[in-house]
Amino acid sequence: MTKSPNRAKFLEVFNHAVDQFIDHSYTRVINISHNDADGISSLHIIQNLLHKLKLDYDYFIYNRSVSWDNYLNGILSKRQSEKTALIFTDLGSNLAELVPIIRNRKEHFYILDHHEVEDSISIDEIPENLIFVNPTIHGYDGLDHISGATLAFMFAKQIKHSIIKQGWLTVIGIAGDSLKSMDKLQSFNREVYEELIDEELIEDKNGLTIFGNMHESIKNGLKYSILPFIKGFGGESDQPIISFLNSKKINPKTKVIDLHVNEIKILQQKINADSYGHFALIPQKEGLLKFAFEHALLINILCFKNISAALSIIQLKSITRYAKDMYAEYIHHLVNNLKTISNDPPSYETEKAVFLEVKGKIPPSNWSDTASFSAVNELFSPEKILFLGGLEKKSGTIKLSIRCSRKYLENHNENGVNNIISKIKKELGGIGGGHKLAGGIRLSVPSYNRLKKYSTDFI
Ligand SMILES: [Mn+2]
Repeated sequence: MTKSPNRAKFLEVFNHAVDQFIDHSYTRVINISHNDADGISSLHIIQNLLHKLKLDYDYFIYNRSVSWDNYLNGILSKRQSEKTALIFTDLGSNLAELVPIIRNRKEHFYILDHHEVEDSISIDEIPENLIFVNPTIHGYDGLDHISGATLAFMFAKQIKHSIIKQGWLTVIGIAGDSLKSMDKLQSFNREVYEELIDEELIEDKNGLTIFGNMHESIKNGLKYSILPFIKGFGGESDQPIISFLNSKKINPKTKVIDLHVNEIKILQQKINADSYGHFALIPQKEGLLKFAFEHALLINILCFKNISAALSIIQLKSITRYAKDMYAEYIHHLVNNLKTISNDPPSYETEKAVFLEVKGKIPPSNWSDTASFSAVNELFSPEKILFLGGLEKKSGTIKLSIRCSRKYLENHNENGVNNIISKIKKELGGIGGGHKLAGGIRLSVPSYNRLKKYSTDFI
């Protein structure tokens, strides 16, 4: 991190946003949120707030498949009113696109985002009706320090303290974005996490962390772990896993959370990756939904398959058969994809980049997460940038998930994925955005071919 976080400055902007929202007594509020677990958690936090405030509200989910201009055209009405507020959660930092639209509107726009801001606009150009809260411009890390849901929770709680009861939603957002065990949380993520433990709204546990199937037996846990992906067990058949566990005198049916310390030590030797730490449980939920990481992953899966199921599952105590089947199918495919990637050579590789063209090998709905989990598990050289994707039929464009490892960031002066995406957009066009570690872009076929040929220029 080149600059250290400026807490006072950030809190000044944050508190100003809260004061503005309270002072204006809006008659109507529209929440627009991101189509992932962090976005859906943020949405529910804001909805709970608006419900408690007895405000007339509506919500929309944005998946970045169209430009902001096109998207907002369908939402904003001809009649403009300064009594209407829009709250963007877990998105809205594409300021170059958004500022010209917002400037010409009467509504007030609150952007509560933790994605890095594109550098093409200066903060001074922000119009009066835009209240822009983004901790990354004050030196915070959008992944480790603060998730979209953490920011939404802080905002909602400051306006109405009783929102704390819905605080467990925040942990789903944190787990979905950070892809880490909870002991690694920092700053606001950590502060909120500890507050929620103190309030007994979540339960913090420590033990073997093989995320993906923490709610099941150790046999399935090893087979379906995606964090870490366990080579030799991940996506393999039951028999070698059962034989291994029997040889170590561990009952394959033991639940992951019931393993003894000695059993965990034996397993860690075999796993040979970071697999011990803290994880969060949601006390009022059952089965898979009790486990924050798995719950977040389920929402991410449903966001692609069935957005209404994603929105409703977060309210449920136990999982539906439909969602359970969806999850099982997904995780089965994902471990197989990770197995494929850990065994197959890349489609195209340069000095600085790895291209994985996975059309036909991996379904498009799995691209983003396969890319993320390939990166966090370091299944390709951590010194290179990963471009994973292929042709998307319905749009006729190349859809790419772009990832780098934390090691890469440390060695390249924080010049991360979002910078690479900005450069690509400037030179080759396309729609996209992201964090330092992760992002995505849609490009025309000729642009993609140029990207491959001249990848070094963009990295
Ligand atoms: Mn997020």
